[in-house]
Amino acid sequence: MNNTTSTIHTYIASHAELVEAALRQSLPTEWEVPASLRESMDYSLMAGGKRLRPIMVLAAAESLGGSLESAMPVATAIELVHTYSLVHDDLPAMDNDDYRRGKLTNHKVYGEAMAILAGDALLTHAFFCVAQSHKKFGVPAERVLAISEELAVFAGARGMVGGQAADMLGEQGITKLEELTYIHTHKTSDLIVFSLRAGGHVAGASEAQLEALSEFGHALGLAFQIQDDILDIIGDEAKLGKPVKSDEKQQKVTFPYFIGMEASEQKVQELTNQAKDALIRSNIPNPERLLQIADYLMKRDH
Ligand code: GRG
Repeated sequence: MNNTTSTIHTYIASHAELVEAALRQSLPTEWEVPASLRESMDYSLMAGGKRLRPIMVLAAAESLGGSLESAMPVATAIELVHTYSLVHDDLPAMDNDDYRRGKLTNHKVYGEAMAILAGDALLTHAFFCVAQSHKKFGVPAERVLAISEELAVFAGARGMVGGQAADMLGEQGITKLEELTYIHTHKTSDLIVFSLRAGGHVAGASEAQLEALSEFGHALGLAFQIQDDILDIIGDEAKLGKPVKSDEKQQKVTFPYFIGMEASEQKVQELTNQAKDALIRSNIPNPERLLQIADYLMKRDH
């Protein structure tokens, strides 16, 4: 099966494997950093995530004729940032979770102080990896500069961290769908938008192509988060063996909480179509894999 005829499942599985290998090699070596810090970073980085954001970097680069090899350091970088955000999100001061991806959370194994440091180190190491795409693979310096700047914006106060802060501040009183949409846009969509734009930058995308990738990522990110909330409720219902009552659902303010399950499912479909339209209308030469990823995400069950 070649790259264009393989199914999207095969494409995702094979790209996820390449990402796993790159991530395994990306951390500083044992003799460069304290052993327990490295272990703590490695524990969460290699804990079995779906690797969707790095796959989006690679697919965006490929859609514009870029090589996997030159996009891989940036793909690695976004997974490092995503992992840091999960490690910090699980801390007692934030979500206080004991398990993630079926394993004990980082602070449960290494302690809170080390989990904070591992998160800090994963985030800073991401910028090192971005720089490597120039040093090792010759991605032009001005493209790498744009990627670094955008990573700081989309992951920082104007992006994911801002979304997390808004979520935390609004915990008691999110009363409008617009407020929830703001939180989802920054907490979830921004890293997805970054991934697509960064893959585009690696491959030398034009402004119009970057704009189309942003539009695709924004709608897809929102669809992804609503789907996540729907899957959460379906998971809870499976555990309980009965539908979750509306007053039980109200503990977590989500799209299903505001508009119900059916309308939420419709919204996921609408946003996915909107995302795909942005790419179909664009002059991106090979958008097929990105379009297939959009459909794949809408149908996912975890
Ligand atoms: C602590 C600065 C800071 C930010 C935290 C990522 C995050 C922001 C919070 C985690 C909770 C959450 C529901 C975030 C929305 C994004 C999301 C759906 C994350 C899960 O992403 P997946 O499904 O995870 O790609 P895997 O495990 O596959 O990597």
